Formats: sequence, C-alpha cells, structure tokens
Amino acid sequence: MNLLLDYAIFLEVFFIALTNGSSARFDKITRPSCGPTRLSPGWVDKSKLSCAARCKARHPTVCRSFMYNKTTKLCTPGGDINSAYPSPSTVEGDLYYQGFKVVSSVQATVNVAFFYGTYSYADSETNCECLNSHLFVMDTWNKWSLLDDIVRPRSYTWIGLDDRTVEGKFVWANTSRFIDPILKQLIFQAGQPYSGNSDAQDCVAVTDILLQLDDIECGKRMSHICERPTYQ
Ligand SMILES: *[C@@H]1O[C@H](CO)[C@@H](O)[C@H](O)[C@H]1NC(C)=O
Ligand SMILES: CC(=O)N[C@H]1CO[C@H](CO)[C@@H](O)[C@@H]1O
Repeated sequence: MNLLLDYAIFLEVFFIALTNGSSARFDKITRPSCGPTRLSPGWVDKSKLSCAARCKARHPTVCRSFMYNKTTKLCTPGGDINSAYPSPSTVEGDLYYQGFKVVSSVQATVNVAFFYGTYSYADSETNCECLNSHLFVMDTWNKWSLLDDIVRPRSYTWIGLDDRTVEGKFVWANTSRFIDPILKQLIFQAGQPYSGNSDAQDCVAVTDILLQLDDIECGKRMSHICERPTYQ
C-alpha cells in the first residue's frame, strides 16, 4: 500500500520535472517578508517532495509555492507570492517557491525569476523583497549576455538600476556601486540615458527589441527580473 503510494508520488514528481523543464524547481525562501495566496486548507504529507507533487496535482495551473512544517508535516499549497499576503506562520513552516531558475553561460551564472506583467519600479522592488531577493543587478557584460534567455517573452522589463538619488548617477540595486562608464555606453540605447531638464526618467529597463537599456519613468508598469544569490 505504502509502496504503491510512493511509486505514484515518484511518478508525479517525475512528471512535474518533465513538464516544467529541468531547471524549474522549488527553492526554500529564507526570511520571506510576504507569503503566497493559500490555495486550500493544508494536509499532512510525509515529505516536502510529495507536498510539492500534491500541490501541483490538486492545483495544476496555480500552484507556485507551498509551505511545509518538518515537525508536524503540515503541507499548505500556495499560489503566487504577493505583498498583500502574510508570510508563513510558525504552524505553516518553511516557504518553498517555484520561479527562480539558474541561467548560465561559460562566463556567468545567475539565479533569477522573470515576472511578466504590470509592475511599477517600486512594486517590482517590493515583489523581489517578498522573496528575499532584489532587482537584477546586470553589472557585467557577461550577465548582460544572458538576458535573451531570461526575458521571455521579450517585453519592457525593470532591472535594478536607477538614478533616483542623484540625477545622472546610476546605482545598482542592493549595492551602492555606480555603473561602469564603459558598460554604460555598451548597454544603453543610443542617446540614452536621457539627461534633459526632465528628472522623471530615473529607473532603468531593458527594452523589448534589442534588449538594450533605457531610462524610463519609475511609475510605468512592465515586467521585472528578481535575482538571488546562486547556491544549492
Ligand atoms: C512546526 O510547527 C510546530 C508546532 O506548531 C512549531 O513549533 C515549529 O516551529 C514548526 N516548525 C517549522 C520548521 O516551522
Ligand atoms: C548589501 C546588500 O544589501 N546586500 C543584500 C543583497 O540582497 C541579498 C538578498 O538577495 C541580501 O541577502 C543581501 O544582504
């Protein structure tokens, strides 16, 4: 009986691995500042792997996360993570989120999640913070060259670069480092960043055609990329 169940779970997990592509996995998010939508009441499940599998099986289109308490084995299925929802309670346990993927080339490896949609720059920052991450810091040519694999579908996309503090001084998110002047020439669109008498264009986005950068009004709504350290 137990063996059969194990086998069924194994198949489910295997199927999930196949359908989501090998690099999409659930990551444990340490110290999340928000939580997921709770999709239904939780249940007792023997492992976090089978919790993940059942979340996918019971909520196929919306399961994006789950919470698992190692001690009580409570498994709570979750959807997208949003600052409107509370972070996991002690009873719910640890948060696992499926969205980050490792993208790499010979020169660079990043751990990123692409959020397609309508977020202002501030909303994007909040969303990344929810997941204990920050907007993508594309501070080397090698990281820039990975963009084509991250921004899918191609769309205007916020990265973590802005000159909100001092006009014309672009700072990378999550650091206090300014952009390298040579890199700036290479990755901004011709004639950008705009430094006329309008101060409004303070946040930087990847454009949808050549994946080059442009500075845009921070309130505009578009996609964004969050980045976490690579590990595991
Ligand atoms: C699981 O729940 C117990 C009892 O509610 C709690 O004491 C414990 O901290 C929780 N464990 C985790 C890993 O969150
Ligand atoms: C300097 C700094 O703010 N570092 C933070 C960058 O973002 C990570 C989360 O991805 C934090 O853990 C660091 O403390």
